[in-house]
Amino acid sequence: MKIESITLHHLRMPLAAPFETSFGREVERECVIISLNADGLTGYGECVATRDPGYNYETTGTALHILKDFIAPLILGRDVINAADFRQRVSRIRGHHLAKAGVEMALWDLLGKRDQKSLREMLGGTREKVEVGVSVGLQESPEVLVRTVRDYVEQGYARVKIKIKPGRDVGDASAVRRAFPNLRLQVDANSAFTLESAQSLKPLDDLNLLLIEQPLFEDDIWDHRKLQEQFRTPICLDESIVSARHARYALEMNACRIINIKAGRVGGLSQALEIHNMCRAQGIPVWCGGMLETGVGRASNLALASLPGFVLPGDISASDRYYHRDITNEKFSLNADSTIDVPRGVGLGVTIDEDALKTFSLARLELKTN
Ligand code: OSB
Ligand code: MG
Repeated sequence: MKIESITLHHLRMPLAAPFETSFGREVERECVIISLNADGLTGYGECVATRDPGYNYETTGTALHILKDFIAPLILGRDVINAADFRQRVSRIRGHHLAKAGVEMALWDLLGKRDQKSLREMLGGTREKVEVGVSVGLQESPEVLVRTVRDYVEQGYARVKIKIKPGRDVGDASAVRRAFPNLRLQVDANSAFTLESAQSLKPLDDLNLLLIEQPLFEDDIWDHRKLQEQFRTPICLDESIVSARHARYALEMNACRIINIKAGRVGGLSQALEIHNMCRAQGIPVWCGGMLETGVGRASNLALASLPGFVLPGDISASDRYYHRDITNEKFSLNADSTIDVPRGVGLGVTIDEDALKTFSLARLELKTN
């Protein structure tokens, strides 16, 4: 489709509750919503870069720069055929996966609208609803954590992930396990430990956790292999898997037994699909991670998680867990069986609440062919 214009919306949205991880505390979330225009249609995508370079090196600032100065010139006025074509076009831009993935998502939305197909159909998703869980940030104390988890369990979440960091690890996880002996529970350290300090995590092995997510350095695979050897609980990599190649390295090295797939982190849905296919062929479970997305990114995550290899519940919660007011007209809610329905409409299957988009907009940049 010939891309006639690209609009970048830099947004800041208040979170329904503060979200604290080992790399910081967020009260508001920034992101970049990208819209592409072609043939009278508009496709939307979400770039999940954050205000600060805490999760990885990208920020909304670097994403806006890469989008405007490098990605836009490669596609504006060009006939972009599909995601593979887009990937080829931006292949000489090193890194900046979150920026690239935001545009790729908008392209999928556009192609789906043209072909009258949902993203789920285009990706080959097999489920109409997907099992989900909730990711709970660090709380003031283990007592407050247990109370927060109880609240989500009562809302119907059957799988809970808690964030950990040095000093807030075994104690927090044990408190939750004591209060909920049968809960599907997992922990995420967001790279806060070293191979040495991770020795203190040994007691986690007796808490019947589904997995331990990204304990070590974001650019590490080798030390994760050493750590996995010491744990019965599967290690799951998030930050370290930035491409299908890295997924292969990790599996060949036995650095993990589970992979968290985030389309943003790996440069787009097409790479996410590749990783899914590789893991499925090897019997490695995958699940869909989240980045506190708006309804746009959430729709994409749900479509991705409908693929058959996504056998563990995703970090995809209901809209109200993230925002009191979202930018899509469609709201996602939790079903009684801890699932969320995959959108059925064409493309992402969501429409934009233009009023909300304006309300949360810090800046808007429209790029056109001249
Ligand atoms: O590591 O999975 C993570 C949010 C922002 C950055 C990194 C992570 C997360 C989450 C939230 O855990 C998952 C969600 O969107 O519900
Ligand atoms: Mg994670």
